Amino acid sequence: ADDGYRLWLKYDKSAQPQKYVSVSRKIVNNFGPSEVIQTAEKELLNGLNGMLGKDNSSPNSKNILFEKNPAIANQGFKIELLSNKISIQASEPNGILYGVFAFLRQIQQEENLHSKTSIPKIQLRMLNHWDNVLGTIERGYAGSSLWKWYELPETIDPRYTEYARANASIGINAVAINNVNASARFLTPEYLSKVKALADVFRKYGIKVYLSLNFASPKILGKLKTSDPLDPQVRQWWKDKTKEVYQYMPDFGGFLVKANSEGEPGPQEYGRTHADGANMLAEAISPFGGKVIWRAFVYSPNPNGDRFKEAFNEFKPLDGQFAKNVIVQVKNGPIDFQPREPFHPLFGAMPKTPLGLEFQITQEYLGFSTNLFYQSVLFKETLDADTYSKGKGSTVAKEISMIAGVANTGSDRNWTGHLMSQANWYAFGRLAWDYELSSEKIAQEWTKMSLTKNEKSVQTIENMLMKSRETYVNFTTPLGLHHIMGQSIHWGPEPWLTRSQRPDWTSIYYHRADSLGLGFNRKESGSAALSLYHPEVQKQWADPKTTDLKFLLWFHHVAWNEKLSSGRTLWNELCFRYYTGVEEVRQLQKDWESVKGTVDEEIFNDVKGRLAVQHREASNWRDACLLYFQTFSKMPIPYEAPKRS
Ligand code: GCW
Repeated sequence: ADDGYRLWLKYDKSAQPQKYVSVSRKIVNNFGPSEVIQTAEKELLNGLNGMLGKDNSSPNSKNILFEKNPAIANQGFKIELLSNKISIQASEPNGILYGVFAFLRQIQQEENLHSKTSIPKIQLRMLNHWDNVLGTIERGYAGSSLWKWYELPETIDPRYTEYARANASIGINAVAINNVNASARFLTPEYLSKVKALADVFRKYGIKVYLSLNFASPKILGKLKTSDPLDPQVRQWWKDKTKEVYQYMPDFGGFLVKANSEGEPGPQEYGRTHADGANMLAEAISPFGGKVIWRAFVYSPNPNGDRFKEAFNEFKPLDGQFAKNVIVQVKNGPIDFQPREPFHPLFGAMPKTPLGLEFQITQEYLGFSTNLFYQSVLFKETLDADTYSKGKGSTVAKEISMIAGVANTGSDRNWTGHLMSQANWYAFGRLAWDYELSSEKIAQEWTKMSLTKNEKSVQTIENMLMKSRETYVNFTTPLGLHHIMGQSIHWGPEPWLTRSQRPDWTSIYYHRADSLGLGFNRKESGSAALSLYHPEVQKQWADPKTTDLKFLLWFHHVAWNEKLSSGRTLWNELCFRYYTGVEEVRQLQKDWESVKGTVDEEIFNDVKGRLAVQHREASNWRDACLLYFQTFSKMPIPYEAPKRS
């Protein structure tokens, strides 16, 4: 039985070894000595021995050479099949390692071996862990943290290596290992020595470690009276601390900072700007070549404002003021990792500042670990969105210089809770490397390597994955609804939430249901958030008659009996979508039933169980939302709920 532990790195015996008789087990390293190259050798041998057997007696087999090729930019690679050798080339050690995994993928998927050159489009590809000092994970649904702080640094769990391999196999080259709601303790010698132990493992896989920091550390740890970024003592404290960090980890990546956001400390407490705060850290870290990643996830509790606009209003005026080694990390959408959001208006709007794009792989608003939600489709929607900043074709993907995903990993044997959520980790890495890959292609790769090579089942599972995002949107937040989930239970509905610690955490703030209709007017006559976008983008969403129904209620308050482009009234369309969503979950269950016998039985049963949970949850969403919205629309629901079994 398979417990999912091996992820997509299963190197079981190939069913078609004859296809690969030309591949020898002899590896010649002409690249030069490096720790990462040693890893590449080890991984290649391990994969080949597993899939093709240790013995290689074929007289025609070709040695595999690691070679230096300065023409292959960045961490890219070239695999060349020549008459006398198989050559894996790169200009950097990481490139060789990525080339090895790409080569192994060809055999894993039973493809004919082929030459291939691939250069990553985004250079910094990162996971953000929201892992805490005590071993819990904020918004983690797959057990507790992988990092066993109480055992470190003396005990090194072999799982750290397994984790690093998985990341390297999809091109991830950086990890921020602790929560952005950061404990200052991570900067103490006690914790730095533990973090160093992790960095020593990850380095072998070409992965750099970053730390999230608490902006008030000078006060908390340094016992200074202030953490004001313009105070000379504070600046010196950070310089000294940064130097200390680099003594532990000479290749330390940098700091990730959440400041003046959701109660976290920051420069604004002292009347300073985000740029003041970021630049102070940038100055401290620049002698070591490190980076400061400053998050733009900020908003204030203003019941009459629109949270949609706040990050834009705070950051756009700072464009041009950040030091060179600062990256501003922006969430994919303006609110908070909802099942669907329009792209964040900051993309394309800060031409003088390197921007990072942050996705949330862990499924905080996407059904935790009981719902199937293939995020590649969501990732692509954002990456492909056109900002028009430099004319047509200025996609979000082209506007960014780094990409981060909030990790969905944890101590569960299968890493991600829902087995199918492994596909989201995988897809994140693959798209970070090459955002032009299609979601279908990534789904196929993942399925073949992780679940089954049975052609019909691969097709079925690919279809399930591809449909799963829209299904989730349908039964939770169709037509552009957003942020109507439970206050603490983010996987369930609570559209009636009127009171919260903060007005902009309630549901009514977002859906604006009343006797006339539903949706948030963000045109000039409303919050005017739409005006933050390029005029070409505004055009797409300005008129409710022509706005894609996916985004309708993000921008418009629409009358209940308004006829939509689908031919149905808003109310009927809403009912239709909620009902369709639940039906689609039924269909996912049926589809999964059809792959029985072609995937591992333990995995089959586990996913089957989770799909059943999802069906129950989907029915709850539908009933809760429709019965609630009906108190405003006062219209009948034109469907009959199927009897619950
Ligand atoms: O989505 C919200 C989460 C918080 C998180 C915050 C953030 C780490 O509910 O748990 O805090 O976003 O991204 O900072």
